Amino acid sequence: MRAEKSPQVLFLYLACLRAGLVYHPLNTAYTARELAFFLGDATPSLVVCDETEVDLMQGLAPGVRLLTLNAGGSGTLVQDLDGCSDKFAVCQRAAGDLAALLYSSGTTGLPKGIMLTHGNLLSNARALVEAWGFTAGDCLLHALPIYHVHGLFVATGCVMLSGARMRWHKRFNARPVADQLAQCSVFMGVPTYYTRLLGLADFDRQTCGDMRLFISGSAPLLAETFDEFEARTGHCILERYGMTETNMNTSNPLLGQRKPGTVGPPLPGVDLRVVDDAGEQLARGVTGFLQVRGANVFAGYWNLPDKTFEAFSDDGYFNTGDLASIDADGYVIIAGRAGDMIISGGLNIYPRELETLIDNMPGVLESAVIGVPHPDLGEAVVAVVVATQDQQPMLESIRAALVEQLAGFKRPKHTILTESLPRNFMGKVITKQLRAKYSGLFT
Ligand code: MCA
Repeated sequence: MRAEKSPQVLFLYLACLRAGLVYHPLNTAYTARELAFFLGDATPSLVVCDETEVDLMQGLAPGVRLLTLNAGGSGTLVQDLDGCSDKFAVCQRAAGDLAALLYSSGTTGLPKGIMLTHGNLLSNARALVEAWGFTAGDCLLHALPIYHVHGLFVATGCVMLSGARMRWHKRFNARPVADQLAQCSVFMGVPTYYTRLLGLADFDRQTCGDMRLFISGSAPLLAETFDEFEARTGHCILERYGMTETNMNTSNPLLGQRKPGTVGPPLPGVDLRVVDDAGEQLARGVTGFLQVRGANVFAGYWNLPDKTFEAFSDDGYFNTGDLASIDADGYVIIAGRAGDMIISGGLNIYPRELETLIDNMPGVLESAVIGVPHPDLGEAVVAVVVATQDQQPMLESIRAALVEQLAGFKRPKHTILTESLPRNFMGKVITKQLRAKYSGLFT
């Protein structure tokens, strides 16, 4: 499914769950190169897209069955329903059956299809409804995209399981969102949404009306954002932590203390531990590798049994790849990521993907792609490029080539030519040093 956010897209997702089909949402920002990989790997039996993309999809997945769904809700998907009965036998699925396929790149190699089951989605929605106190009286202001776990499973799962209502915004824009908060009770967003709301001079306690809960996730919420939001509105943002492979793992409490800089204790039904290199559990307060286990954890990577095997410990814990510690009250503190993954505006970007493309461009000897602090996006992508001796790559041509190949959110916000990259004695680029050097680019 690749179409602009609309209620019809949500209905299609729900219809897939009821029909026992596997739903695979795709970011509308992906380029043809990126789409080709997903279509080739997922091998869908039906593609639903905007009518302007039919030729593109046919070229990428020859012979696949195609239906269209346009931004306004029209298209053959809807037309073909004329004359269909609205009586429909729900296909019974077990907890372990596949419900959705979402992709994540990981620090090396190609994106991996993450197999999420009906049991994953249901158990997590149940845990979140309980943890966040959702009831039929709630109204969620929904401004997230619906091709990720956050906007699709977390947000709509809470609403549908509790019988709450939603106010549906096609995308996040601070002004219209702020103007409608007073008619809602819950808001979910990535940290960028909160900094942009705070950027409105008149955003205050009154703007929030009777809102009862603001939830943040997908990227670290800065303590200063938490503090400023509380000072301006009286609300403490509730920060939670999850990833595509696991849906949500932890959450600051609805009623207890919400601690900035932490993502709270594990959700009901989630086992969580911090281990060292050898897999030995570490004491509270010590930083190590975060592992989780529970009904929320995915079934494995699509067609990649070896990668699935590597991702789990012998006793069934999933290695999140995140570095964390657990404080004396059982709250988890995410200390960083084991790889060099960048989170920009709540979206994950894997440097390796960009470096591979840039390194293959004429005049480029090598490159390193890093994330540096950015006031709006949290982190911004920066490419540091070393030229070959005989040829100087034109930064403009690097940028233009990336436009063809990469979704906009992944493209560097800044590209720098440098003499050489700092390396350690093993020859590995010291990205920490590069990040420090360029940390002031946007601040
Ligand atoms: C858009 N652009 C970005 C981003 N988004 N650049 C870097 N990072 C981004 N996140 C670029 C576009 O390519 C374009 O570039 C320019 O910014 C303007 O695009 P536009 O669409 O107008 O941007 P925007 O409306 O300001 O969008 C920024 C945003 C959006 C509102 C922060 O990215 C967003 O809604 N992010 C939320 C993502 C999310 O749902 N994450 C959850 C996934 P150019 O001008 O060069 O063309 S993570 C998840 O689900 C896990 C499991 C979890 O725990 O939640």
